Amino acid sequence: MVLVASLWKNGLESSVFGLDLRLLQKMRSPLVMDTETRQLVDAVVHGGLKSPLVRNLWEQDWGTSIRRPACSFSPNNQSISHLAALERDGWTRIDDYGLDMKALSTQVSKALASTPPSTGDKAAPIKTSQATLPALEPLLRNKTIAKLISDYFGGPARYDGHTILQLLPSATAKTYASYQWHHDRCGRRLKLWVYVHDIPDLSYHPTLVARGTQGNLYYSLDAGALTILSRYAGDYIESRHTIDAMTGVAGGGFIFDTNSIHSAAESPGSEQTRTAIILEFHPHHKISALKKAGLSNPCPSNPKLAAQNGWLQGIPGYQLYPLDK
Ligand SMILES: O=C(O)CCC(=O)C(=O)O
Repeated sequence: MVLVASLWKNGLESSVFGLDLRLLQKMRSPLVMDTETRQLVDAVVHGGLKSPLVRNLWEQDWGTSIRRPACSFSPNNQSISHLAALERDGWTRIDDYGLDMKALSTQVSKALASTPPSTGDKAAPIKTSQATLPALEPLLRNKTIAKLISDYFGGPARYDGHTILQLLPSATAKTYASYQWHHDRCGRRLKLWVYVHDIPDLSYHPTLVARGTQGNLYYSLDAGALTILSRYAGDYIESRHTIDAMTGVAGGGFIFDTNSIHSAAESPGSEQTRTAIILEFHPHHKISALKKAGLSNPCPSNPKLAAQNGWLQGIPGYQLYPLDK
Protein backbone atom coordinates (compact mmCIF):
# COMPACT_ATOMS: atom_id res chain seq x y z
CA MET A 1 0.00 0.00 0.00
CA VAL A 2 2.86 2.37 0.83
CA LEU A 3 4.31 1.65 -2.58
CA VAL A 4 1.04 2.35 -4.38
CA ALA A 5 0.41 5.49 -2.32
CA SER A 6 3.83 6.82 -3.20
CA LEU A 7 3.31 6.20 -6.91
CA TRP A 8 -0.24 7.55 -6.82
CA LYS A 9 1.04 10.81 -5.40
CA ASN A 10 3.25 11.07 -8.46
CA GLY A 11 0.50 10.43 -11.02
CA LEU A 12 -0.07 6.67 -11.20
CA GLU A 13 -3.52 5.82 -12.49
CA SER A 14 -5.11 2.40 -12.57
CA SER A 15 -8.31 0.80 -13.76
CA VAL A 16 -9.72 -2.69 -14.11
CA PHE A 17 -7.76 -2.99 -17.40
CA GLY A 18 -4.28 -1.99 -16.35
CA LEU A 19 -1.92 0.67 -15.14
CA ASP A 20 -1.77 4.03 -16.83
CA LEU A 21 1.72 5.33 -16.24
CA ARG A 22 1.66 8.37 -18.50
CA LEU A 23 1.44 11.02 -15.78
CA LEU A 24 3.83 9.13 -13.57
CA GLN A 25 6.26 9.13 -16.45
CA LYS A 26 6.36 12.93 -16.36
CA MET A 27 7.38 12.82 -12.72
CA ARG A 28 9.78 9.91 -12.61
CA SER A 29 12.46 9.53 -15.18
CA PRO A 30 13.55 7.19 -16.54
CA LEU A 31 10.50 5.17 -15.64
CA VAL A 32 11.87 1.83 -16.82
CA MET A 33 14.63 2.08 -14.23
CA ASP A 34 12.40 3.27 -11.39
CA THR A 35 12.56 0.64 -8.63
CA GLU A 36 9.15 1.31 -7.14
CA THR A 37 7.42 1.29 -10.50
CA ARG A 38 9.13 -1.96 -11.45
CA GLN A 39 7.96 -3.50 -8.17
CA LEU A 40 4.40 -2.46 -8.95
CA VAL A 41 4.52 -3.85 -12.51
CA ASP A 42 5.91 -7.10 -11.12
CA ALA A 43 3.16 -7.30 -8.56
CA VAL A 44 0.11 -6.51 -10.65
CA VAL A 45 0.75 -7.09 -14.36
CA HIS A 46 0.32 -10.69 -15.47
CA GLY A 47 3.77 -12.23 -15.73
CA GLY A 48 5.32 -8.95 -14.57
CA LEU A 49 8.75 -8.07 -15.86
CA LYS A 50 9.65 -11.76 -15.78
CA SER A 51 7.54 -12.17 -18.90
CA PRO A 52 9.71 -11.43 -21.97
CA LEU A 53 6.67 -9.86 -23.63
CA VAL A 54 5.88 -7.49 -20.78
CA ARG A 55 9.56 -6.67 -20.29
CA ASN A 56 10.03 -5.86 -23.96
CA LEU A 57 6.92 -3.73 -24.26
CA TRP A 58 7.77 -2.06 -20.97
CA GLU A 59 11.23 -1.13 -22.22
CA GLN A 60 10.08 -0.07 -25.68
CA ASP A 61 6.91 1.80 -24.75
CA TRP A 62 7.95 3.38 -21.49
CA GLY A 63 11.50 4.34 -22.41
CA THR A 64 12.51 7.95 -21.98
CA SER A 65 12.07 8.88 -25.64
CA ILE A 66 8.31 9.35 -25.40
CA ARG A 67 8.30 11.64 -22.37
CA ARG A 68 6.47 14.84 -23.11
CA PRO A 69 5.69 18.03 -21.22
CA ALA A 70 3.19 17.40 -18.42
CA CYS A 71 0.73 19.92 -19.80
CA SER A 72 0.31 22.01 -22.87
CA PHE A 73 -2.10 24.76 -23.77
CA SER A 74 -4.16 24.86 -26.88
CA PRO A 75 -6.00 28.14 -27.61
CA ASN A 76 -8.99 26.39 -29.05
CA ASN A 77 -10.09 22.82 -29.00
CA GLN A 78 -10.97 22.83 -32.70
CA SER A 79 -7.41 23.43 -33.70
CA ILE A 80 -5.97 20.55 -31.72
CA SER A 81 -3.17 19.03 -33.77
CA HIS A 82 -3.26 15.45 -34.99
CA LEU A 83 -0.40 14.64 -32.62
CA ALA A 84 -2.22 16.13 -29.62
CA ALA A 85 -5.40 14.24 -30.59
CA LEU A 86 -3.51 10.96 -30.88
CA GLU A 87 -1.90 11.50 -27.51
CA ARG A 88 -5.10 12.55 -25.80
CA ASP A 89 -7.65 10.24 -27.38
CA GLY A 90 -5.62 7.46 -29.03
CA TRP A 91 -6.87 8.37 -32.51
CA THR A 92 -7.13 11.21 -35.00
CA ARG A 93 -9.34 11.68 -38.05
CA ILE A 94 -7.78 12.60 -41.41
CA ASP A 95 -10.18 14.26 -43.84
CA ASP A 96 -8.16 13.84 -47.02
CA TYR A 97 -4.90 11.99 -47.62
CA GLY A 98 -4.62 13.65 -51.04
CA LEU A 99 -4.69 10.38 -53.00
CA ASP A 100 -6.06 9.73 -56.48
CA MET A 101 -9.18 7.94 -55.27
CA LYS A 102 -10.46 6.99 -58.68
CA ALA A 103 -7.27 5.07 -59.38
CA LEU A 104 -7.10 3.66 -55.85
CA SER A 105 -10.65 2.36 -55.77
CA THR A 106 -10.21 0.73 -59.20
CA GLN A 107 -7.08 -1.04 -57.91
CA VAL A 108 -8.86 -2.12 -54.73
CA SER A 109 -11.87 -3.49 -56.66
CA LYS A 110 -9.57 -5.42 -58.96
CA ALA A 111 -7.65 -6.90 -56.03
CA LEU A 112 -10.83 -7.95 -54.22
CA ALA A 113 -12.43 -9.40 -57.36
CA SER A 114 -9.69 -12.02 -57.50
CA THR A 115 -9.78 -12.74 -53.75
CA PRO A 116 -12.07 -15.41 -52.32
CA PRO A 117 -13.62 -14.71 -48.90
CA SER A 118 -10.95 -15.64 -46.39
CA THR A 119 -12.45 -18.82 -45.01
CA GLY A 120 -13.57 -20.06 -48.41
CA ASP A 121 -17.14 -20.45 -47.23
CA LYS A 122 -20.16 -18.48 -48.38
CA ALA A 123 -20.80 -16.81 -45.04
CA ALA A 124 -17.19 -15.73 -44.59
CA PRO A 125 -16.98 -12.47 -42.63
CA ILE A 126 -14.17 -10.74 -44.51
CA LYS A 127 -12.07 -10.56 -47.64
CA THR A 128 -8.47 -9.46 -47.36
CA SER A 129 -5.76 -8.79 -49.90
CA GLN A 130 -2.19 -7.53 -49.80
CA ALA A 131 -2.15 -6.78 -53.54
CA THR A 132 0.16 -3.97 -54.63
CA LEU A 133 -1.65 -0.63 -54.85
CA PRO A 134 0.38 1.90 -56.87
CA ALA A 135 -2.13 4.68 -56.07
CA LEU A 136 -1.33 4.27 -52.36
CA GLU A 137 2.36 5.11 -52.85
CA PRO A 138 2.06 8.93 -52.44
CA LEU A 139 0.80 8.33 -48.91
CA LEU A 140 4.05 6.60 -48.02
CA ARG A 141 5.98 9.60 -49.32
CA ASN A 142 3.83 12.10 -47.40
CA LYS A 143 6.23 13.86 -45.03
CA THR A 144 3.52 15.31 -42.78
CA ILE A 145 2.04 11.89 -42.08
CA ALA A 146 5.47 10.35 -41.54
CA LYS A 147 6.41 13.09 -39.08
CA LEU A 148 3.15 12.62 -37.17
CA ILE A 149 3.84 8.89 -36.85
CA SER A 150 7.44 9.23 -35.73
CA ASP A 151 6.62 12.14 -33.38
CA TYR A 152 3.99 9.93 -31.74
CA PHE A 153 6.47 7.09 -31.33
CA GLY A 154 9.20 9.44 -30.17
CA GLY A 155 11.60 8.00 -32.76
CA PRO A 156 11.78 6.35 -36.19
CA ALA A 157 8.88 4.23 -37.42
CA ARG A 158 8.99 1.13 -39.62
CA TYR A 159 6.32 0.41 -42.18
CA ASP A 160 4.86 -3.08 -42.02
CA GLY A 161 2.65 -3.12 -45.07
CA HIS A 162 -0.96 -2.68 -46.02
CA THR A 163 -4.03 -4.89 -46.10
CA ILE A 164 -7.21 -4.30 -48.01
CA LEU A 165 -9.97 -5.35 -45.63
CA GLN A 166 -13.51 -5.82 -46.78
CA LEU A 167 -15.91 -6.49 -43.94
CA LEU A 168 -19.00 -8.27 -45.22
CA PRO A 169 -22.54 -7.89 -43.84
CA SER A 170 -22.59 -11.58 -42.90
CA ALA A 171 -19.92 -10.99 -40.21
CA THR A 172 -20.98 -11.38 -36.58
CA ALA A 173 -19.14 -11.10 -33.27
CA LYS A 174 -18.69 -14.88 -33.45
CA THR A 175 -17.11 -14.93 -36.91
CA TYR A 176 -15.29 -11.58 -36.84
CA ALA A 177 -13.39 -11.35 -33.56
CA SER A 178 -12.75 -7.62 -33.97
CA TYR A 179 -16.41 -6.94 -33.24
CA GLN A 180 -15.41 -7.75 -29.65
CA TRP A 181 -13.73 -5.04 -27.58
CA HIS A 182 -10.01 -5.75 -27.29
CA HIS A 183 -6.47 -4.40 -27.44
CA ASP A 184 -3.96 -5.86 -29.86
CA ARG A 185 -1.37 -7.17 -27.33
CA CYS A 186 1.38 -5.19 -29.06
CA GLY A 187 1.68 -2.10 -26.91
CA ARG A 188 2.15 1.15 -28.76
CA ARG A 189 1.70 0.82 -32.54
CA LEU A 190 -0.30 2.67 -35.17
CA LYS A 191 -2.72 1.65 -37.87
CA LEU A 192 -3.62 4.13 -40.56
CA TRP A 193 -6.96 3.56 -42.28
CA VAL A 194 -7.81 4.85 -45.75
CA TYR A 195 -11.50 4.77 -46.65
CA VAL A 196 -12.40 3.72 -50.16
CA HIS A 197 -16.00 4.93 -49.70
CA ASP A 198 -17.79 7.12 -47.18
CA ILE A 199 -18.40 5.66 -43.72
CA PRO A 200 -21.10 8.07 -42.57
CA ASP A 201 -22.57 6.21 -39.62
CA LEU A 202 -22.66 3.07 -37.49
CA SER A 203 -24.45 1.04 -40.16
CA TYR A 204 -21.11 1.00 -42.07
CA HIS A 205 -19.42 -0.77 -39.14
CA PRO A 206 -16.76 1.85 -38.33
CA THR A 207 -14.01 1.00 -35.90
CA LEU A 208 -14.90 2.13 -32.36
CA VAL A 209 -12.30 3.42 -29.91
CA ALA A 210 -12.70 3.73 -26.14
CA ARG A 211 -11.29 7.23 -25.88
CA GLY A 212 -8.03 7.70 -24.03
CA THR A 213 -7.30 4.03 -23.23
CA GLN A 214 -4.13 3.83 -25.34
CA GLY A 215 -1.82 4.44 -22.38
CA ASN A 216 -2.61 1.24 -20.50
CA LEU A 217 -0.03 -1.29 -19.47
CA TYR A 218 -2.64 -4.04 -19.42
CA TYR A 219 -2.75 -6.62 -16.64
CA SER A 220 -3.60 -9.12 -19.37
CA LEU A 221 -0.71 -8.23 -21.66
CA ASP A 222 0.90 -11.64 -21.38
CA ALA A 223 -1.86 -14.04 -20.53
CA GLY A 224 -0.18 -16.85 -22.49
CA ALA A 225 -2.75 -19.05 -24.20
CA LEU A 226 -5.50 -17.05 -22.51
CA THR A 227 -5.49 -14.32 -25.14
CA ILE A 228 -9.23 -14.11 -24.50
CA LEU A 229 -8.27 -11.97 -21.49
CA SER A 230 -7.44 -9.14 -23.89
CA ARG A 231 -11.13 -9.06 -24.90
CA TYR A 232 -13.68 -7.19 -22.83
CA ALA A 233 -17.44 -7.18 -22.32
CA GLY A 234 -19.09 -4.53 -24.50
CA ASP A 235 -21.57 -3.47 -21.81
CA TYR A 236 -18.75 -2.74 -19.42
CA ILE A 237 -16.69 -0.68 -21.87
CA GLU A 238 -19.67 1.18 -23.30
CA SER A 239 -21.03 2.16 -19.90
CA ARG A 240 -17.74 3.50 -18.59
CA HIS A 241 -15.97 5.07 -21.55
CA THR A 242 -16.64 7.66 -24.17
CA ILE A 243 -16.79 5.73 -27.41
CA ASP A 244 -15.61 7.39 -30.61
CA ALA A 245 -16.82 6.02 -33.95
CA MET A 246 -14.28 6.30 -36.76
CA THR A 247 -16.70 7.66 -39.34
CA GLY A 248 -15.19 9.43 -42.33
CA VAL A 249 -15.22 10.08 -46.04
CA ALA A 250 -13.70 8.39 -49.07
CA GLY A 251 -10.07 9.43 -49.43
CA GLY A 252 -9.81 10.19 -45.73
CA GLY A 253 -9.77 7.92 -42.71
CA PHE A 254 -8.07 7.87 -39.34
CA ILE A 255 -4.94 6.85 -37.48
CA PHE A 256 -5.16 5.05 -34.16
CA ASP A 257 -3.00 3.40 -31.54
CA THR A 258 -4.00 -0.27 -31.39
CA ASN A 259 -3.09 -0.28 -27.70
CA SER A 260 -6.45 1.50 -27.28
CA ILE A 261 -9.40 -0.66 -26.35
CA HIS A 262 -11.25 -0.91 -29.66
CA SER A 263 -13.79 -2.88 -31.67
CA ALA A 264 -15.98 -2.32 -34.72
CA ALA A 265 -19.69 -1.47 -34.78
CA GLU A 266 -21.49 -4.74 -35.45
CA SER A 267 -24.80 -2.97 -36.18
CA PRO A 268 -26.88 -6.16 -36.55
CA GLY A 269 -29.32 -5.95 -39.43
CA SER A 270 -27.15 -3.58 -41.47
CA GLU A 271 -26.55 -4.71 -45.05
CA GLN A 272 -23.55 -2.41 -45.53
CA THR A 273 -20.15 -3.68 -46.59
CA ARG A 274 -17.11 -1.76 -45.35
CA THR A 275 -13.99 -1.55 -47.50
CA ALA A 276 -10.79 0.09 -46.31
CA ILE A 277 -7.02 -0.12 -46.63
CA ILE A 278 -5.05 -0.46 -43.40
CA LEU A 279 -1.37 0.44 -43.16
CA GLU A 280 0.63 -0.61 -40.13
CA PHE A 281 3.54 1.12 -38.39
CA HIS A 282 5.66 0.08 -35.41
CA PRO A 283 8.31 1.97 -33.51
CA HIS A 284 11.86 0.81 -34.24
CA HIS A 285 13.37 -1.89 -31.98
CA LYS A 286 10.08 -3.26 -30.70
CA ILE A 287 9.55 -6.12 -33.13
CA SER A 288 13.16 -7.26 -33.18
CA ALA A 289 13.07 -7.43 -29.37
CA LEU A 290 9.83 -9.45 -29.42
CA LYS A 291 11.17 -11.81 -32.07
CA LYS A 292 14.47 -12.28 -30.23
CA ALA A 293 12.46 -13.34 -27.22
CA GLY A 294 10.65 -15.86 -29.44
CA LEU A 295 7.28 -14.18 -29.06
CA SER A 296 4.60 -14.54 -31.66
CA ASN A 297 2.24 -11.68 -30.93
CA PRO A 298 0.30 -10.16 -33.80
CA CYS A 299 2.88 -7.43 -34.31
CA PRO A 300 3.08 -7.13 -37.25
CA SER A 301 -0.48 -8.33 -37.71
CA ASN A 302 0.56 -10.95 -40.19
CA PRO A 303 3.94 -12.21 -38.97
CA LYS A 304 3.85 -15.22 -41.32
CA LEU A 305 3.44 -13.01 -44.37
CA ALA A 306 6.24 -10.75 -43.15
CA ALA A 307 8.56 -13.73 -42.58
CA GLN A 308 7.70 -15.23 -46.00
CA ASN A 309 8.56 -11.98 -47.72
CA GLY A 310 11.69 -11.27 -45.69
CA TRP A 311 10.18 -8.08 -44.19
CA LEU A 312 11.79 -8.70 -40.83
CA GLN A 313 12.96 -5.12 -40.54
CA GLY A 314 9.88 -3.53 -42.08
CA ILE A 315 9.15 -3.05 -45.78
CA PRO A 316 12.16 -1.74 -47.70
CA GLY A 317 12.14 1.17 -50.12
CA TYR A 318 10.57 3.96 -48.07
CA GLN A 319 12.96 6.70 -47.04
CA LEU A 320 10.51 8.11 -44.48
CA TYR A 321 10.20 4.70 -42.82
CA PRO A 322 13.75 3.38 -42.51
CA LEU A 323 14.38 -0.30 -41.95
CA ASP A 324 14.50 -1.35 -38.31
CA LYS A 325 17.85 -2.32 -36.80
O1 LIG B 1 -12.47 -3.96 -38.06
C1 LIG B 1 -12.28 -3.08 -37.23
O2 LIG B 1 -12.75 -1.95 -37.37
C2 LIG B 1 -11.42 -3.36 -36.01
C3 LIG B 1 -10.05 -3.59 -36.47
C4 LIG B 1 -9.09 -3.97 -35.42
O3 LIG B 1 -9.40 -4.59 -34.43
C5 LIG B 1 -7.70 -3.58 -35.62
O4 LIG B 1 -7.42 -2.88 -36.63
O5 LIG B 1 -6.85 -3.93 -34.78
